[in-house]
Amino acid sequence: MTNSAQNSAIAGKPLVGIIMGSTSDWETMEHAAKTLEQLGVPHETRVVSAHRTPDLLFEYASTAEQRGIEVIIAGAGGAAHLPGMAASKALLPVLGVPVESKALKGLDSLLSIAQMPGGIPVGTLAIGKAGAVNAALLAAAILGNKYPEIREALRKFRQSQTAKVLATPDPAKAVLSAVIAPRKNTKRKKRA
Ligand code: RP5
Repeated sequence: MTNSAQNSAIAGKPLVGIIMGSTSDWETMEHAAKTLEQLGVPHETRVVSAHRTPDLLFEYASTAEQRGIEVIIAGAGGAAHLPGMAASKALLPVLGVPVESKALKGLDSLLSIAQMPGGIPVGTLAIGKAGAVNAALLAAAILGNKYPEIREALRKFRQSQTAKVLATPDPAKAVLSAVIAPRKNTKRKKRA
């Protein structure tokens, strides 16, 4: 968490609940957690499976709002019903991250999450890491309407992202420096 968030009124109180169907989803969902961390947005992370722990899912989703959670990010793979089920039990905005599945590369997860019948919405992001990062950024944008420090953190994130792109306008030089850079660390070791 950033210093400004640690000192602010939002410190310590999780505003975003990141849930995922399995510990195997963490490789993807940690990017949502890291992005929220970078923005100073307090969050919690839990494995909550729609089909392996349905009672826990119902309890988590139906009590999230009263515990102070304002946005739920739900990641799942395969027949990914977790985000839709969470949305059905919570009035909070639910952002779904399709985790890349082995059999169908996450296309199954994407369609399961995106194709919600009208009535219970799930905001669906891209498959995999990009979706996890963007779910966190979208959660921050939603929270930014209420919390000025989160809006400001998001503004700074965007500015720094833009500055990084503008700092390396020539991709050939960027590739060259990436190739040359490791050589700096391969100095011959002195004999003992
Ligand atoms: C879903 O099944 C999870 O979201 C995960 O993406 C997928 C596979 O889970 P594991 O078999 O790796 O636990 O419930």
